[in-house]
Amino acid sequence: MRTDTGQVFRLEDYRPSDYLIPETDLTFRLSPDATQVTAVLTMERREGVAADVPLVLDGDGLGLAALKIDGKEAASGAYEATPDRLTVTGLPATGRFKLTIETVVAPSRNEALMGLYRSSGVYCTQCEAEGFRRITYFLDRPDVLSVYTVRIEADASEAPLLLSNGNPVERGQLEDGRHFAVWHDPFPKPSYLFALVAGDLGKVEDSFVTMSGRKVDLGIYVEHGKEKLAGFAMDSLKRSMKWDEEVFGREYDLDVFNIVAVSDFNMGAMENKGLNVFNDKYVLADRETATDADFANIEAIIAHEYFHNWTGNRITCRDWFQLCLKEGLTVYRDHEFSADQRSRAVKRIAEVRTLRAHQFPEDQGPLAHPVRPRRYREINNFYTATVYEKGSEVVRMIRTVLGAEAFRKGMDLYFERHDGQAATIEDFLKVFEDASGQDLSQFSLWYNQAGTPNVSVSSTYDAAARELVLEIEQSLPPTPSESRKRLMHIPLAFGLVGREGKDLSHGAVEGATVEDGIIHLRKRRHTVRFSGVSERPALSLNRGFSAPVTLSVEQKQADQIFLAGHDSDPFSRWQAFNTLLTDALIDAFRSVLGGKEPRFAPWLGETAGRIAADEALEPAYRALALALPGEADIAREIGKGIDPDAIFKAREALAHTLASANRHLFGDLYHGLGDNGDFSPDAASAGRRALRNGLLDYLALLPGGAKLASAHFHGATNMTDRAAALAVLAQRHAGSAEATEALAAFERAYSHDPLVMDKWFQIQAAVPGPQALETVRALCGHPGFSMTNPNRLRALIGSFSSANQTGFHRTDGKAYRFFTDIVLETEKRNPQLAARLATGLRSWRSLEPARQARARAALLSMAAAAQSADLKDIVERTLA
Ligand code: B3K
Ligand code: ZN
Repeated sequence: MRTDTGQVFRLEDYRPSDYLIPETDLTFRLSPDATQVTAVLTMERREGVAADVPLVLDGDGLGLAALKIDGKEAASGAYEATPDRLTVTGLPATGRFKLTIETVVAPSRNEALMGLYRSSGVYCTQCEAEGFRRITYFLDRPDVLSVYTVRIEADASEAPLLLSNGNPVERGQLEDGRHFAVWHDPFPKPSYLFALVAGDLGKVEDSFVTMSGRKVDLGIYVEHGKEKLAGFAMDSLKRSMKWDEEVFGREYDLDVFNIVAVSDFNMGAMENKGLNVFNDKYVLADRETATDADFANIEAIIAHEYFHNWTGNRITCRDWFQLCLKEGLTVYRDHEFSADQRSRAVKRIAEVRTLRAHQFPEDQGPLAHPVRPRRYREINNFYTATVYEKGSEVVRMIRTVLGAEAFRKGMDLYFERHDGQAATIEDFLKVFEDASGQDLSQFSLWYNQAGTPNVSVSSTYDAAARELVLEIEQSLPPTPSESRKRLMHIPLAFGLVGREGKDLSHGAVEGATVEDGIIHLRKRRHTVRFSGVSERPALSLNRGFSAPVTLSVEQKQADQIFLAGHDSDPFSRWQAFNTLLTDALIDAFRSVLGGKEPRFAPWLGETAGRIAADEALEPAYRALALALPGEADIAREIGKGIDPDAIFKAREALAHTLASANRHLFGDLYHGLGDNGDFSPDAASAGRRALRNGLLDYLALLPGGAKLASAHFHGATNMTDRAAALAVLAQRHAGSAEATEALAAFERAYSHDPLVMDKWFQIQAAVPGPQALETVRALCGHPGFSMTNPNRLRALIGSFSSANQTGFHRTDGKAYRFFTDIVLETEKRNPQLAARLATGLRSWRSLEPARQARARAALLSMAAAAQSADLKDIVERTLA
């Protein structure tokens, strides 16, 4: 494990490297315990750098076996090698030179899953962010671009398949049953995009003809026998390639594109040039094993990694502070892709829910950082919802501010101007300024300032003058190390909804720039006067979630209810009902705290019923509207003094109220949506399943609910319905005969399939209540569980800490202590994963005092025991 040095990296300290590596030739002689790596680096000194400036290469846990300069053994005084650095002096004074570096690494003992490691007998690599330095000494930074040629030698029976980046050049036999392959990637790339895979895998083949008529061979490699599960991923890949040509004019550039699925992977997938490596969870799917959510994730992640070929690989990042340059932009691109492939409205609601669930707590807690951070201790801890999801929202806002046409012009300019470069956010903003003539300097605060802005709005309407006045104010709460904030440019999309449900027109506007349905906020306060407004409108604000802000609008409840039924913007219509539900839940929470039974106004049930039965709305949309805000969502809206048990009671009470009020309607709809046995993963079919399963969740609360869910479970003809029913049984009818029997049946049916068993772990980890700790502890001993596989740990421990508010935050703090032990145990093998798990405690300060004290004690003990930069960084920032 790389122990913490406490070193902090700062954006303002960036300077270019003294040396360049135009060419990199690598030879791997693979063996599990001692792989020999020979790197021949063609190097040169950057212009203007003095000849006596030493070359300092990065390493991480390396040992140097040999070093040559221009083919000659380096004199012992000419270099110094430590595990994390190779310093070479006395290099040729002018011109290019070749450095030959030999290292030996042990993939079989690499449990951190960074660098070269083995997953189920397959050699694979993960180099982003700083894994390449675990393979050989290198200038392991994204602004050093090199053309790679890679030769792989391995035992032919153990590893018949030998893959690397770029195009295949040569292959052949060697002595002793070994063979080799050579790959060449003509596109200069940073080391983090290097990849190698070698093993015995099955292949799914296809091809794609690009817009200029070039044929690209596509391959997806999976465990033998799983080929039939890769069809959806292949189809998603081809659709992504086509879409990027049509929407962004981007064509693929190599002769081959390969994807490999591995079962031990720290994250979702990795965009290595021409050789994407995937967590198998995001490749393998069929109706029997994957839910609709899995299908949607596969489609999105296949697209995301493919889109990186242009946004990330052809144009990469100058330094890791610019991570959002590739990640935020690529998330934006994959969101747009999914919106085009599926339902735009449903997709947008799902995106906003994800942003609020993951990014808002980050922005509002101790780990808050700008979309482009200015400092880090461990870069792997900055692959965050802020960099990714808020980063995507910022790109979306650029499009909103510029309009579709200027945005596309700016993107074209970006590709033209920066192809082959390592760029910055300044470069990115500049192309949009140049394409549109607009000044984006105030807008750039979205990249540089942390925290979620609040926008508050009140209104008055003067019927005689036909004038509507909006008082709008932005405020920016302080975040760690940024106490004073500057005012932002917030594009607020709006509509003035009239009695007929149509948007009212208006005349001249004073007090803010208002264009194409957007109010541009740039000052702290705006008094915006709309003339020529024919009646008092209901205010529909932040339509389509045009800006990632929290919004409070002083508005009559009747107007909110009206918007929930009539807003022509589907996102805002969903939002209107969701806000009503949230407000009702917060009131109910306060009642529970005050020892009273929560009560709900009858119109809530009526509105829910109307939405459920509205045939004009897509089923997927109705399912989203009917889904109550989660316990964590409610906690976030309440903000502090959180008692998860009281939130749980409030939410249960509302669920019962809505179910009882609509028992017949929900029952009829549920039966009307009955499964006819056909299956297609398309969005419309998935939407009908989502609605049916959402209704089941309500109906399960009524008498006979367990029986109904049990029938649903046993009658299911796909994993979506089966897993949904299992969750309803396990979580709503915990301990019932039906639940126990269904859990056992599921385990019997899928014990051979780890990815499906993850759902079984996940569902049980989320069963509410204090007994969950014992369940989770016991499941840690289940033969299907493994402390070394990231998917298993995330399914059981990650779900327990993030999806089980009452169980994880039990009052005695025992779950926190258990969690601390697991995190520290994980840290020994895989510090990156441990750090990621530890973020499960980031919202500890919002808890009520007793739980807060126990969470703090757990964090303090984690801080005292942590060894790695990864975990120390997270825990210390969480406590600060
Ligand atoms: N770029 C990778 C993430 C790498 C994470 C390193 N800790 C996957 C992606 O965002 O596409
Ligand atoms: Zn990415």
